[in-house]
Amino acid sequence: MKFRTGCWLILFLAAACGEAPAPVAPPEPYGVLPTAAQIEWQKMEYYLFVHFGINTFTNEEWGSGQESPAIFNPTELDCRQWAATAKAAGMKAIIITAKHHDGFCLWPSKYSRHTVRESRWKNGKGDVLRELSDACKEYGLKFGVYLSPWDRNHPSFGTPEYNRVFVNTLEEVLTNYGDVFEQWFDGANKGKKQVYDWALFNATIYKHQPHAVIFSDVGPGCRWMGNEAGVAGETNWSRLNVEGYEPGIKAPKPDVLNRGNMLGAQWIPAEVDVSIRSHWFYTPYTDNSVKPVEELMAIYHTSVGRNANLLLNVPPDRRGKIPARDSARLMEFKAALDRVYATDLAKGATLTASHERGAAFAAANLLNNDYDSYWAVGDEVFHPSLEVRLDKVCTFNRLVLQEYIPLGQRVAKFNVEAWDGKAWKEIASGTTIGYKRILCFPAVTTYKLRITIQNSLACPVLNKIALYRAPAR
Ligand code: FUL
Repeated sequence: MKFRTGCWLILFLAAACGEAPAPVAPPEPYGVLPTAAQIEWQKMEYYLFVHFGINTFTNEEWGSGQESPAIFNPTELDCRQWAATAKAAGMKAIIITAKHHDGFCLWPSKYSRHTVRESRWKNGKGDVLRELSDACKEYGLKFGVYLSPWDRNHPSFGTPEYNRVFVNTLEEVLTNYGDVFEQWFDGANKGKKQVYDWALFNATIYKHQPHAVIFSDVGPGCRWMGNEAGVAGETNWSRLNVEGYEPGIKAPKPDVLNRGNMLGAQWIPAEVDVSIRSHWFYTPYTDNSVKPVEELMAIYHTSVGRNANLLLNVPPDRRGKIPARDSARLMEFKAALDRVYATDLAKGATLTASHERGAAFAAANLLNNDYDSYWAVGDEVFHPSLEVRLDKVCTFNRLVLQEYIPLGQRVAKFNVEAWDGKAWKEIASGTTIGYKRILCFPAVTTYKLRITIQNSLACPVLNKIALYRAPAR
């Protein structure tokens, strides 16, 4: 950015001396914007969720909190295996259930008597968060923490005192294990009620981890997108109105979370959390439910392909290892992604835009891999179109578009046409684009296509276009 500002200055001075045309300024940002941390978060796209704890040893999904902590005893816990698996799968981070609703802490918390310290594992001397955060560092992955506010074990739950206890536990996990890229707050709560001090929780996170993105039903960093099936809205705004709402039963309706609010007052993008199995925690009964590659691919397209990040849960078993069938599936999925997204057929294409803001904002910027260079049009142009002339006739069935979100989310409707030799024929259409949109359509063979922005809240700003061919099944 500094370099850019310098360039503008030099061009401006040169123009003032009559040596070059006056530079054109970039478009003004539109509406609510992401923070730098949210932009970096969005670029991560795909990371691992790990549900592991007491439930791993009871076949339960929601432990009662009455389980004996002694039963937590993984025989071969290997966080390096989790990290190696995530890395090989192409993931960028791991988020662990440090404490689920049963209250059992995977680290020896001073504020609970229901922790690894009371377990048989390593004679009470172990700390899963230590092992996992170390493994993440070793493998160059970011580390994130799920901490359930709902606690079925802690004696103070349901009283004002619990908020202090929860802040203390938050402080432990946020100050002892290095950087935390995301703090995950589950909205689930059944039975005993607690009035949570969300403002205090969020302030505590920002105090210790200023760059952390806070997940909950209402953000403030990113939001639940309303279901656990892996399907974000086809229309998906990264903005949301949260005034008067809270995580849990006071959250906005699932379909609102699924699509966001076009003119929402805050930037709270969607994260898709979904499990590779039918359940979140490991049990041998779900061994046959590991999702096939086709289903994972469909989920990728309804999450990353719809302006959301994908948090895929892969639960370790009672040994404390990711089971072979799950890790093998992750590798097959990675290979399938690589097969589809390896060769960009738009590379080498000639782009002709109906409008261009100036040389610095040429449509050709859509083909390079510099995130911060983009195609922009004049402030008054809301419906530009773009012709893509490929360097040869190609067959493709996937189109990737990206908006340059540091300047806001703008596009509300667009379509894609292919030249069939005689006329333009619509092959796909969409509403929002956002950080990334992937359109899947039946294979088309052509050398020319046209993208038209049909509705935009301000002059559109796009930074990527790519075309791919997914092999026939
Ligand atoms: C839900 C929880 O109740 C599930 O057990 C799981 O942790 C999932 C990610 O969120 O709300």
